[in-house]
Amino acid sequence: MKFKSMNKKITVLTGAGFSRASGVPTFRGEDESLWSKYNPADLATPQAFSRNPTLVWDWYKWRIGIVLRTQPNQAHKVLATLEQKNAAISIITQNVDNLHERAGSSNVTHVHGEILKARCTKCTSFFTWTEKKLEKTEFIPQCLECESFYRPDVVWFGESLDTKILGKCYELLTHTDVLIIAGTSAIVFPVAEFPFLAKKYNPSVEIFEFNIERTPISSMVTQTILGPVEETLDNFFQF
Ligand code: BV8
Ligand code: ZN
Repeated sequence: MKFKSMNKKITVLTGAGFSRASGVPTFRGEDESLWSKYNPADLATPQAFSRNPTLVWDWYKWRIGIVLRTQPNQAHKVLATLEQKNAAISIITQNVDNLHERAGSSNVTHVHGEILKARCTKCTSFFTWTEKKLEKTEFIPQCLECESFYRPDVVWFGESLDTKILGKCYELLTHTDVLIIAGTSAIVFPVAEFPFLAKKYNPSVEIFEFNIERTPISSMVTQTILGPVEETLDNFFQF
């Protein structure tokens, strides 16, 4: 039975599995890259950056290169088409890539920041990465205003999420008719609490999970659709 999306408020929460088909490595899945010997959680922390900024920037520049050279996949395109047909769709993403935007989605909230942006560790200066900038930046990018290091404009483990962004997420989660949770292992807090929050304040919400395996939230959702989201999401909606 195809899901009729018309006249429904839809909120979609995406994780790294949503971008997997685009070739962006997930955090906890299989990964044959040179970084597989590192645990991302050991690199995505303020302590790692102060201990070894070169190693952290090498990891991020490797990931930035992948994001710049990849394309949105069918799952991103389904959400963009849905927005063209049903404006009441909002995306909350844990992903730091810009693939939702590049597929054409316009209502995207990045809860963990954006990897293509870098901000100065001391002043308000920031920039957006391009292929050219990546080629030219041999070492750690340094601020022209105050000569301090730039850092990736993402939320690291142990760092709090932006309170305004969290407020927007809570507003969406407590007023949505449908919550789609796709491509996330549902273990990173506070986002892992989002489905429980939605259900607590909005008991009639329908929650659909899209993943290749069951997760800690599978027991609390309306239905888990197993399979690659770049295939299953297309079949789910009736356009
Ligand atoms: C916070 C940005 C308050 C960086 C990321 C001890 C000390 C300090 C904090 C903690 C602590 N213990 C716990 C915490 C809280 C911590 C946390 O939750 N840790 C976890 C590991 C237990 N959280 C935090 O620190 C957060 N801040 O709590 O602030 C605070 C402050 C100080 C002290 C205490 C608390 C900040 C969390 C944000 C971290 N930053 N990213 C970057 O990306 O470089 S998180 C990182 O994980 C990514 O954003 C990623 O998106 C996110 C979640 O992972 P997923 O998206 O779910 O990806 P994952 O690889 O895990 O799973 C992929 C899924 O897709 C799998 O299920 C797979 O089956 C599926 N899949 C694969 N292919 C497909 C597919 N599904 C469908 N189709 C496919 N084709
Ligand atoms: Zn500066």
